[in-house]
Amino acid sequence: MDNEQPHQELVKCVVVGDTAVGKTRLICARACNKHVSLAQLMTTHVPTVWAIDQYRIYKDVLERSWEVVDGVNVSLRLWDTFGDHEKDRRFAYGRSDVVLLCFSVTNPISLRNCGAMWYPEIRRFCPNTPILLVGCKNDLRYMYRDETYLSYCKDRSPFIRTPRKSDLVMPDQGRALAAEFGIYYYETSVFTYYGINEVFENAIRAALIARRQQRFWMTNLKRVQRPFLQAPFRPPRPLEPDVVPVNSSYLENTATLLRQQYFSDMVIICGAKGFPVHRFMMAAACEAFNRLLASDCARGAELARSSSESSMVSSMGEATTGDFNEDTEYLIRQDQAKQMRVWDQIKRRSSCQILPLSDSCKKPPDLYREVNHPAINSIRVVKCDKIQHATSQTQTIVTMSKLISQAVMQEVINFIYTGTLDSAAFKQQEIRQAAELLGFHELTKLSQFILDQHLLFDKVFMQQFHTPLPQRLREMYVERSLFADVTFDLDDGIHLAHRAILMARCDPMKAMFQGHFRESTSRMISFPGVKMYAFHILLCYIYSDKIPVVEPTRCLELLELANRLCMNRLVNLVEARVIDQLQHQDRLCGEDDEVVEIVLALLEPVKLHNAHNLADWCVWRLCGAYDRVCRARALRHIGPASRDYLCENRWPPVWYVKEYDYYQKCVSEQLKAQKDIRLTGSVQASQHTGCLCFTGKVRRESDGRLRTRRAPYAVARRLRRRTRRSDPSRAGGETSIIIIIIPRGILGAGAGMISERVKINR
Ligand SMILES: Nc1nc2c(ncn2[C@@H]2O[C@H](COP(=O)(O)OP(=O)(O)OP(=O)(O)O)[C@@H](O)[C@H]2O)c(=O)[nH]1
Ligand SMILES: [Mg+2]
Repeated sequence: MDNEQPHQELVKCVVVGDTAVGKTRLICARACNKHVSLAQLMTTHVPTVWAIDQYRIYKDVLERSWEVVDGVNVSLRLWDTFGDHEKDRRFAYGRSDVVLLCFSVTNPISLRNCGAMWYPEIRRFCPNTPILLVGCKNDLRYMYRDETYLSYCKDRSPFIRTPRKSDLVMPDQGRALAAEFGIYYYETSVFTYYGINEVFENAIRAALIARRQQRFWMTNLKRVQRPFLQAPFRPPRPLEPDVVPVNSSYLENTATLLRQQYFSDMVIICGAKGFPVHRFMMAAACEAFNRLLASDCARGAELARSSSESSMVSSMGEATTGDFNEDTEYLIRQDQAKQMRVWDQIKRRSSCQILPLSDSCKKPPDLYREVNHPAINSIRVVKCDKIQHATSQTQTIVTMSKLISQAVMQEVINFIYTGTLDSAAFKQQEIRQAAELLGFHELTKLSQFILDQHLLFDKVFMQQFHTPLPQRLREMYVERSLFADVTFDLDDGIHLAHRAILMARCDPMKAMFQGHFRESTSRMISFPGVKMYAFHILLCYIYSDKIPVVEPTRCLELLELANRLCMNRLVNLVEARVIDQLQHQDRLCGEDDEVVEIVLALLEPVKLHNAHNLADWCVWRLCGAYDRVCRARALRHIGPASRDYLCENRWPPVWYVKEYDYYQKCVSEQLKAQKDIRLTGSVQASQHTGCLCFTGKVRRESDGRLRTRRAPYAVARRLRRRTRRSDPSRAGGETSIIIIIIPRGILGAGAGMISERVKINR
């Protein structure tokens, strides 16, 4: 007990309780004022065998023991003990000012021992010492199901036992025992640092109040308050589940498209070499190709193309039989813009039938045109008689001028399909020039950047320049259906698309178009069970790798389609979009009931459609609004297992809600009691006559009006008046002696003044 500072109250606080309840950690947390990480907490428990006087050894520990509580300078000396019941703790208990009786909230036996063994022991050695019952490790009330915590427990399996729900001691159980012994109750956690300072501060209060009761003359303890109520600890809300989409394979898919040349319909002739490519890709990338292919000549070729290719109607998932006659076929070929009307007519005759190539189809003449462009010489549309499987019968042949070399053309095509350039830096000048001539702005920027910055080739860096291209593909082909070569007949309309990109991006489509199925040559594919809304979003994903906003109420049809086509990334993107939308709605309307209704309706179906991230998010959202869930109409959509799960995992948990209500009740009772005391005090004060307080405080008179207490000199004046009135010289009566009783505590200038005046009057 050395190193005591002048004017400092030394408080000896002894910490007792079963072994491994967290006594040493609690003391260390206060003495070192440090948070403890989970990894540190999960180290093997080392039982305390003897206590070392840290205050003597370490100056900083001693300094940290100094504290000011309610205006009193205190040095708090913490005494750690061992949990062994048999050992003698007499020395620790000696001259203690306060005892912390600890138990662990994950060990009900430790709480039972508090009543059965520890309390009697404390009372035997320290009959009058205040005791605080402390529930340690209260973080485990929510951490016991935390993934990280559980994995730590698993790793240290035989040494650390994973706490179970049934092990948890709830706050009301702890408080009931504390109430039984008439002691204070607190909870702490060294992991969250909840209650650490609070418990020691209130232990000091309890010790100082006990000291004040014994040594009533100690005026410095006058302002010490009774230990405060502890606000309950609200467990943190579980983290909002995040959707991490499967990695994109967009550029890999387009690279495959170039490599495999699925349904390539264009050949670029450069010198002696021809590069098979796709019109829709080239037109989206380069302005020059776009203008050329959309020109009259090329559009004229469309007619030739449609009449020369086989026109068949097939279905995905449906058998197709029967023939169409020639007039129907003619209608299909002639006008793509009137597809709706055409299809209606076809349907009227026979739904989903095969339309074989008619013998009467005339082979169209080749179309040829010279082009007045520095990079392009000519364009020709030809019909190939012998074609490979999955290749377009009609080819558009574009001959480049001498300004574009073979190597450069190869680079341009590579960049369009793969988003990267292979070539060494010295070719950049030529590439930039070709890109400029072709109106390929992304490549112009990239090559200019490489030229300016002398950068080495970095794949990821180059791909950033490629990003506008997929978006353009979507704008040109999903919204406007240029150069489409296949039509999908959906439940509520038809949609055009390009076989090549469908094959590259979607494996079931690849199987359908590439294999020897009738769909590989059909122009019309029936796709039952799919609506335009879902198919449009599917195409957005296929062409641009992105999807637009998804209506949460319509996400199921989209998830179903994505699963049908084995597109995991699309499932993830839909999940992310739906969550975004619901979050947005929450922000707009402030977590309203409508979102709860939607989420409840989605919860079970999304699980069926493998949207597990979205299901997790729904659970998280519903657990955080459990009271609204109970009121929701859509509650009937979920099964009993999900209901139980939500109830079990609701946030904040039931025990916290109860604790909070209890705390609020105690606080309001305390406030009421304080108010009553103040009122009684003021009534008593107003009833007293004689000497008044020296303050100018307001008091309530019996008539209910507020009046300022009279200042001492006013009292003196009144007294003088009274004295005069009773003056025998004036009244001619007897001389009387006025005795003024001045209560202890108000001896001061005012009182002195009163006695002076009295003397004068006399
Ligand atoms: N999660 C969690 N674990 C804790 C907390 N406090 C202590 N622990 C863990 O509980 C175990 C026992 O802690 P100690 O402080 O050494 O226990 P003790 O009461 O001093 O034990 P004895 O010295 O044997 O009497 C250790 O592994 C700590 O990491 C807490 O607040 N939260
Ligand atoms: Mg210990």
